[in-house]
Amino acid sequence: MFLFRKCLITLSFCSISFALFAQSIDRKATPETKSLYHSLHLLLNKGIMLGHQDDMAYGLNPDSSSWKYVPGRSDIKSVTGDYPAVFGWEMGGIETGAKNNLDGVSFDSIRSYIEQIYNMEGIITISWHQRNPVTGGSAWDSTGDVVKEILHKGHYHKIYEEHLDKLAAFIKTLKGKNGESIPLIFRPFHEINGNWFWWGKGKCTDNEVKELWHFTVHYLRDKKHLHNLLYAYCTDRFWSDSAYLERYPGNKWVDILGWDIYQAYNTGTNQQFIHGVDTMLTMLDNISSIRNKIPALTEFGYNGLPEKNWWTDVFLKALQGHRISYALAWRNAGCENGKCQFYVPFKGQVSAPDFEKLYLSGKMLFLKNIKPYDIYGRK
Ligand code: BMA
Repeated sequence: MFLFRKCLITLSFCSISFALFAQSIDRKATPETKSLYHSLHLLLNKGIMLGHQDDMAYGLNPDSSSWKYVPGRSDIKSVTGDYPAVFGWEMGGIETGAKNNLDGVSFDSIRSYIEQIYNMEGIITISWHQRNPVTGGSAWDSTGDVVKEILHKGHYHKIYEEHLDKLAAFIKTLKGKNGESIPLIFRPFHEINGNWFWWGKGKCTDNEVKELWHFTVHYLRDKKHLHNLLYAYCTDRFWSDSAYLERYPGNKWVDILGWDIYQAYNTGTNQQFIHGVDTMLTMLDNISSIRNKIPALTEFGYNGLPEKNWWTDVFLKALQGHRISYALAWRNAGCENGKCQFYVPFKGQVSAPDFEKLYLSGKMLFLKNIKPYDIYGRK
């Protein structure tokens, strides 16, 4: 009652109190994971953290050729002098026992980057473009009624379990200096309402994908005893609360509520992008705060960043006035045959000065900004 009255009086007291009482879905979460969870809640009041996929592994040179595996290098750092606050890594390929992930980054290097990031107080999130367990094809191959087959406890269910075993075995190797498991934000079955992955819409029913989610969390948490994971639910664009929640597995199964959006297709112009992000964030603010979950923009980007003031004129405008935990830019894959894929500027890129302006504005949080918060409670 006291808390309720206080909540009416001051919003920030309320969110801080909620943060202190909030618990992740894993009651046996390790102390560092609990601490990360509380830090994410508390940091919501400090600003939006900038994230980047594969930040330390590769990027682009000023002439648009690529660099790879250069210790200490990062495109974000080359422009701002600082690392992002959140680092994304991709697990696709772990399920086959491959040495490298589907984007050619070795799991050994991913392990050492993750350890380095944890030691620097950065935040780590993993995605998984898991191969189709029925056909062995890519995550984009949806032939074979995959989710139904997995749920049927037959041959393909076993294969799916083997995939999870391999993922779990890798996660178990991620350790801090005292042997503790490194906390990760795990974002399985991402873009769950899109129709391009085998777990997507039109490839299985809402109930099937929810059941698959429940099974997956149960297996990793309760059978493989992984207690260092926070779970992020993630859709593609959505235009109503009910569309966002259509495939939502439930409050007991999710810690972070996110979505992915690119400046492309029906959010292709600056105005459409600003309007889309603003509209979806308004809905997400509401959906997550009534559930006391952490909202996030789990992937975003404007491929090739052709506009010089995009960061401050479009991106910041779109986020303005909203509370989200982090926004993760997708990977700087590079250029091949004149076609490029990159989502943050590198030295010499046309939007680099504007990105530096964003950095200097203090309107987003980078690694140096979050370091003082003792994210994992180790001090
Ligand atoms: C996609 C693209 C692909 C990549 C995949 C997994 O969005 O970046 O090039 O293979 O993500 O990281």
